[in-house]
Amino acid sequence: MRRERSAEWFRRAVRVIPGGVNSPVRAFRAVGGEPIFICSARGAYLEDADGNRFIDYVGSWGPMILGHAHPEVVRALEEAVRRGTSYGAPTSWEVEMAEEIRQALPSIEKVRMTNSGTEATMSAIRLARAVTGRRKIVKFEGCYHGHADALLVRAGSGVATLGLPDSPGVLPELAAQTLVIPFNDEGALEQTFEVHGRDIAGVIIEPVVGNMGCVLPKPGFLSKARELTERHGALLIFDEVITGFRVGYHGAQGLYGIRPDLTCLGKIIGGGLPVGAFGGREEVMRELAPEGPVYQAGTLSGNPLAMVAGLTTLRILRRDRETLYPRLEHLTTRLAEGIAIEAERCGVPVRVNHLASMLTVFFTDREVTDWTSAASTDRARFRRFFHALLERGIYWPPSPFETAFVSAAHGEAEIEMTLDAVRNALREVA
Ligand code: KE4
Repeated sequence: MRRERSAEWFRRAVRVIPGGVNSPVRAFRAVGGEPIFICSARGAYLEDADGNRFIDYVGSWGPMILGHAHPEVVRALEEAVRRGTSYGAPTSWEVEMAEEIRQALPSIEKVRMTNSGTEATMSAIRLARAVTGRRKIVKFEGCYHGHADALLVRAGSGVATLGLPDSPGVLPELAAQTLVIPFNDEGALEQTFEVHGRDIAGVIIEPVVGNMGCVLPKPGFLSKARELTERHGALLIFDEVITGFRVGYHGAQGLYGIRPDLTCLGKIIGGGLPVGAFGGREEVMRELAPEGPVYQAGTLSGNPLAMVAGLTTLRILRRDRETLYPRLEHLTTRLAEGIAIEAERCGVPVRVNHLASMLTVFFTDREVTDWTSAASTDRARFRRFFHALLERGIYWPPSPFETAFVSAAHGEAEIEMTLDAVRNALREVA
């Protein structure tokens, strides 16, 4: 595979951008080697600076559920950009976006747009502390909610991949207000409430985890979180930045029948443009400025281009949801089960966790249900697997603690080509 142009761009990049990237996980530090520079993308495919084509399973880390450069999204953006790019004033598209989100996720009675998932979760935490008058936040080890100080405490995703359980710069006294417990551990959650219940403002959770790799909630775990937060007067915050409109049209909250107090969104709702959102019960959201005293703001929040790209995406998902989500589930299951069968044939122990169009290949012979089990998987073997796939034209997430995504632009052909590459890659790492 030719890589000269990517190598040249990376040499220039590291001179002017920390690590040569604008987000750590893109740097290939978890898998070794140098990142490839992407020039264009269409449907299920990426093209890099050296003209190599890849079937894409990163999907920009979640937003591209329809595939890249969807014609309806492109056309909507072409029209929107001719009307200007940002006004710093309310627009009709923000109202339509809020209405679109509300009808898909009825727990969200009012919603505020932001420019990233980090802003959404950071603001949701501030709001939870304000409305409860309490200080502590509970999160789960291996879950990642963006890089706000209060949440960059033993996070998953990039931080976990980089082996930085706590980032320098996060004040110990602030980190101390964040309680970190194992995912899927009802006992730990009960005990935490027994000890700290009166001081817990909120519990923030990825209802289906994407950031330690794909890890599903055990039966009853989410309803236990709902019950305990209800009983102790804490807010339940669903971080659906990944799962929102991904695991189903009504998100993880629809799938599991849980009504959180606040929900954080991002990725898909922006159709690939910078976006985040948080929303929930009206009596909580009305505490936000300018209606209430809790300050939160953003120059480009609700930006017209992000709204148009997001609205077009959500309207397609709404229009096609009866067929689109079952098809995504079918293709992803075909891929996940195919990988497991190939691994069995090669005698390589793997566990493939998957739900809807999310999947992660863990190199282990044990179930992966929390950070401890995820962290104990064979990272060296994952590294070799990643590069063996890349050499065969498959762009898999460059980290053992991320989730691969199937898009609506993937078809049977892409899945079969991927399984061919997987078969050879597994033989290489056996
Ligand atoms: P952003 O600030 O990156 O838009 O969103 C933060 C965030 C919040 N919550 C969840 C559940 C998330 O997954 C994320 C961001 N996800 C990572 C990788 N899974 C984005 C990739 C990156 O950091 O470059």
